[in-house]
Amino acid sequence: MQQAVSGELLPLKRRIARPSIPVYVFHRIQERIRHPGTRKRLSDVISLFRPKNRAAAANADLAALNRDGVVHFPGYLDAGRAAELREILSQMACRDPWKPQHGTFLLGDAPPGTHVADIAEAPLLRAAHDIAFDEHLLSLAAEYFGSVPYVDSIQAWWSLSGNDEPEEAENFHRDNDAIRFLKFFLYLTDVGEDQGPHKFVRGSHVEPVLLGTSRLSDAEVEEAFGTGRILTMTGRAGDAFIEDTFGVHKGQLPVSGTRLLLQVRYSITPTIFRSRLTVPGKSPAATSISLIHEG
Ligand SMILES: O=C(O)CCC(=O)C(=O)O
Repeated sequence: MQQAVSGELLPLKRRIARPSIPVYVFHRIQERIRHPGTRKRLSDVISLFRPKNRAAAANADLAALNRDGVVHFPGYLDAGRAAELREILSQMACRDPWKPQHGTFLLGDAPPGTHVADIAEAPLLRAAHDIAFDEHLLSLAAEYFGSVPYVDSIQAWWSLSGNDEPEEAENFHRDNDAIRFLKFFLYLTDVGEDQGPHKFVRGSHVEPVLLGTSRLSDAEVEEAFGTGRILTMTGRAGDAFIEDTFGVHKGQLPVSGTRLLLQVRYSITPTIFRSRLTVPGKSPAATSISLIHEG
């Protein structure tokens, strides 16, 4: 029998780890480079100067990730473990990243109008580290980048229903977190059509269409790519996928219920969105550089 998911919190090293000035400067440069081909060429050059994961050969998911921009891992966690992790996260304080003036609250006390209840201490959870430093994910990221990935952040948040209009990432957009990066999404609640499924335009990560940095309307996206390419990630608690979110995506505004998501960002260089919280020590996997750890 597998061990129960632990609610152990790792000790805090730093509450506000800030990106360095070169990270900010490079961010401003790379976010102006919009063509996916140019972005890929620049990331290939960066990889020439970065450590390689020699063991990361022939990952079967790589071709699908390159082609579609997304790979699915149904049942990444079994239902029991997903429920245990959900229960642990349910006890943790949340805050609304778009309305910080609301302070911290438990999910059941979320102020009206909350769309996203972010769990700030998720990067301290050992169980979340076990997922973020999963060798399969690290080797896939290493192959996708052509060099060893940074584990840049671990986040978890609830998406709440009860709102009429989408807010921020509930509108289609492209992320500009780094010149090359991936996000791993793990559902910890069942997500049907009404619980705010993630949506992604298959193949849009390599397509030079709608390359601006602003939010996009559904109509614009449907007209540019066709409705047939818009994937709707419904799934069960424990299902996961990894995605190049330079591709066009959003978290659909939930109509009912709540969605709990754990997310890990892998990147070729540190991002300005890196984990603010750090724990003491070194990366638990030699095949990654962790920005969640500080030695
Ligand atoms: O909540 C979602 O499914 C989308 C989140 C998102 O846009 C992102 O993490 O970049």
